[in-house]
Amino acid sequence: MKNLALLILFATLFLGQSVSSRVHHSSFLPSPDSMVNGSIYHAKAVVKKKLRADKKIIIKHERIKGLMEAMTMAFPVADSTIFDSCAIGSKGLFTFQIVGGYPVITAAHFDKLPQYVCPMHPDELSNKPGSCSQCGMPLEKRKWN
Ligand SMILES: [Cu+2]
Ligand SMILES: [Zn+2]
Repeated sequence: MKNLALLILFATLFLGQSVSSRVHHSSFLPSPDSMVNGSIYHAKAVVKKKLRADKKIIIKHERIKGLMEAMTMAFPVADSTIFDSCAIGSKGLFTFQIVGGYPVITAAHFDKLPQYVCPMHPDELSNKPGSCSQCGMPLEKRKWN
């Protein structure tokens, strides 16, 4: 009985080993064309939510030709300037670049200027009335001259 238990233990260890080596080998397969590092894609999208701590932006994007279908999803943003320029509710043309096998927003061009801003946080821009995600104050309507 003890031998059987040992046998099962070794069989489990052996199987676990072979499964993990298979997973390891699969990482040497070439990545699909659509995920080649440095590849650039463009698509129209609307800014839905900003995840400041993660430096990610949730956008509702149209089909990204050659990459993915239309959907709402979070993308990391290349730098804080782009992050700040993305106002909630703004529609624009987004540029994605594959970095480390994953699409990252590297540029965004918007159809119109954001209309709302937090009186305390100039980086909190929005195209919709609402409250600041950093301090909760109501956003003020602005006219840019
Ligand atoms: Cu997507
Ligand atoms: Zn604020």
